[in-house]
Amino acid sequence: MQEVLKTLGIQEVNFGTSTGVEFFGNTSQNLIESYSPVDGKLIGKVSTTTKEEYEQVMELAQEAFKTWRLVPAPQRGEIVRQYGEALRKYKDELGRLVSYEMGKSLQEGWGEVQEMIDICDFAVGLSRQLYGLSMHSERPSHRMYEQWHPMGVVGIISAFNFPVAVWSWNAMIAMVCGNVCVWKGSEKTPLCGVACQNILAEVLKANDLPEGISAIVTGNYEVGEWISTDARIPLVSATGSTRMGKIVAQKVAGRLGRYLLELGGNNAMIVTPSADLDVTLVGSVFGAVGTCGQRCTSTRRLIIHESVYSDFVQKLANAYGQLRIGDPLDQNNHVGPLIDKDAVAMYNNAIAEAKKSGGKVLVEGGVLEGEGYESGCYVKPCVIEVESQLDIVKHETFAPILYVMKYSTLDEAIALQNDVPQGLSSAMMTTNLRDSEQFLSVAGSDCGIANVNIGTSGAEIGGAFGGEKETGGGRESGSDSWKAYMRRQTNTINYSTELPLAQGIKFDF
Ligand code: UN1
Repeated sequence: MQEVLKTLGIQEVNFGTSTGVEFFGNTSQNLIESYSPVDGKLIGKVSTTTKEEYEQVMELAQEAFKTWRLVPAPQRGEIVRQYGEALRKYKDELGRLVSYEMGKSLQEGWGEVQEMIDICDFAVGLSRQLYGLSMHSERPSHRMYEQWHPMGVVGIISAFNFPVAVWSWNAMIAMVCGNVCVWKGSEKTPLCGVACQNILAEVLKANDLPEGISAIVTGNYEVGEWISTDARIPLVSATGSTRMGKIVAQKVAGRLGRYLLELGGNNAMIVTPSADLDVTLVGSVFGAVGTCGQRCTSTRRLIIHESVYSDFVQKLANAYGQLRIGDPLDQNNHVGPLIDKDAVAMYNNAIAEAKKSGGKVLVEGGVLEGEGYESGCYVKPCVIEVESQLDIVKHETFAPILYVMKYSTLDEAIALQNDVPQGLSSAMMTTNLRDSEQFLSVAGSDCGIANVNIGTSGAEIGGAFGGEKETGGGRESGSDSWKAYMRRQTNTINYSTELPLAQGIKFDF
């Protein structure tokens, strides 16, 4: 890991405030220590951003915006293209750092960097396609059209579970749109942020671009609060818990700023009688235990038709029995650790709560101890059968706990699927056209993502990513999500020698 850290420019102590070209500020006495959940060892320290440094960052960001907005969008795309190239160069090391600092499998660490590369490619193309519509004016010799302008400084708040990709979905799109970014990553994965920034700094420097096009600030919720209440930040994009999102939304709304939220999920897979059970098995097990159940798209509930219930639950238990839990950097393992001991406590509490409310454990969970598990963060993925959706089932626990339940009619299955406060991702496994069409219809899934014969997690970057209800309603990444990062301006130009008023109003004098 030492070599990896060196290549990514990570020091023993890293200054946590950077504006893209230089790290600056060292007045903070507070250091965030980053411990790996993999082996419990200290990886490095990052200084937290003081209020004074935050002010400096904001000043530089505002200055940088004045230059960056004038760079033609396709040229901004060229910078993002170069960042994508740099990520290709550092993919191995950055993926390893993600895996070591966050605890996800190496395959998923690399996958996350691949998502970054993909979003760069997407953003490059987008930089030539920031299209506005043109309209026919109701007045003669008038032209009417709309254009999209950048907004200014975009605040990005991201979570530990996707410590690099989620930032890039926001930052790369925001940047081709002409915005500058201030990023507060999770204090649980601060070194991933430093590494992304180091790579970006190389690209910005090589292109002689001003400081502050993209900056990182570090710290706890207080730094998030500075961003949320800062009227100089027209858009705050926040990814994380519903609890956090509600606080951010209220603060940003209090100043009538814009927010884009991507919050908790409680994602279900409906297994219909016609489902291909082999496909279903892979989709559901990866969905539930991948990333140790710490994706917002993780599969938390299986709603299984009674005709295939016992057969499928048996297959599931067998598959769980074969899971290898351990060092995520060892590619023989399927499941790595939870992020920290607080997450382990929440996992334990949820299992205890489910048992107390009548849940029947089908695959026993538990915290692992002994050699290789010294960090105390390794847990066994567990499966709990429930007869109805208990309170705990409606709550998102960021851990590998899968609740399974039976259904008899499709209407009942869809109602169960929708009967949670969250609305991010959903899936139906079926080979029956009627079932899948009903699931995707207006009376079907109420989620932002609805898949057929694909699990709930692992969305491609090309689609708009996000969900409804307590998931927050925002959309990031692909499709036309870019519109959230720009302000629309309607322009009407009169090239006649008269001044006809709209709606036929006469005003003569
Ligand atoms: C998240 O967990 O916040 O769809 C994002 C997926 C990933 C992104 C998850 N592409 O699982």
